[in-house]
Amino acid sequence: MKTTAFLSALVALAAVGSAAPAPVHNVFPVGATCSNPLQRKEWRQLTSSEKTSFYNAVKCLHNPITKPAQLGHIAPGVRTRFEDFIAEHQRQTATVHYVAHFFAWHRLFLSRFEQELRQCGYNAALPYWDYTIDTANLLGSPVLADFGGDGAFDPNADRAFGAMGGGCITSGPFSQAGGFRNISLGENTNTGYAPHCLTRNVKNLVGQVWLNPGREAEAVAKPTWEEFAVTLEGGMIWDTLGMHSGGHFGVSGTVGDMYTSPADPLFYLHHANLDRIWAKWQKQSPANLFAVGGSIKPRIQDLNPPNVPDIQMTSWFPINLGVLAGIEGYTTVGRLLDTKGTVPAGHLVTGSLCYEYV
Ligand SMILES: [Cu+2]
Repeated sequence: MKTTAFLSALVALAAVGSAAPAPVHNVFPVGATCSNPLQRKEWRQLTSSEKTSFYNAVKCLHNPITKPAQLGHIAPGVRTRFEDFIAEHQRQTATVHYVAHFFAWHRLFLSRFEQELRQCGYNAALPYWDYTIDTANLLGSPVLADFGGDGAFDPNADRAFGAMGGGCITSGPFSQAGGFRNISLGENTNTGYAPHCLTRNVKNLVGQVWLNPGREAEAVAKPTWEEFAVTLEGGMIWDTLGMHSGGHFGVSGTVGDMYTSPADPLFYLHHANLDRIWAKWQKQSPANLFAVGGSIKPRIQDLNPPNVPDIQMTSWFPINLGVLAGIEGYTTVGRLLDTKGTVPAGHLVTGSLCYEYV
């Protein structure tokens, strides 16, 4: 019943929205087709002017004058639009991780962020970080270097897995010296005002074990959607980290905070890479493209999620970004399966995405 009501709402919205001009970007109106998908490239494939434009767009989003926060009623600590995204991720952390809809939710989240970047003068697509190229020495990654490298040495930070940083990043576009404002929103579950810098504590050993090309190949070779999804997302303990948790833990610091990891712009490049690997798995067959299933109840209870029923995710399962992204933040798993906008049979509306990985 709930799904039906949700669908009628979508259809009603579609009728209302049909007179609006067709937006380009990565999103297109119900009934349209995706004819010119944004090309998401590896960071190293961007031109230097595209890189500069990316930095400037992130800074534009993280500016209380040009892009003031809109989610202050939900998270009193936010001051900028960039922080709205952190707050929405923080708000939903307990119910969108270690669940079947983990990949769909983050796909939508990234797509909205990509659109916001493009409203701040960035004309390319969201880039990704293919760290399998850098796995021998994550600390030496040119992508990491462009984003400011490791954090400064902090004598109190943990030294596990080869970590040598832990403090604020001190160079690059997202350091204070580079003109990046402090993050106003608190860390972890703190939704209040608690300004802090971006920190990193890169753990080379995690990169070597969990971010190597074999890990990607292993995930892509999984025959079923659920095996693929659990392998790539991974868990919270060393033996099951997977590439998702391995990326967060391998860089650590701000991006290692389960709740507020989107505070580090590297979050978006890491998740775009995971999204690319999902799309690669999906491309192997039409069945893979529209594969769904797995429980919506978190398989790890460490985040104290509310009591979610143990039911299977279908393509009708609703995905939302709360008040972060308006109508386009309310969709279904089925509309997020194909990055180029086709939907499973039976869906009455088209997909909501228009991009591809190159
Ligand atoms: Cu997340």
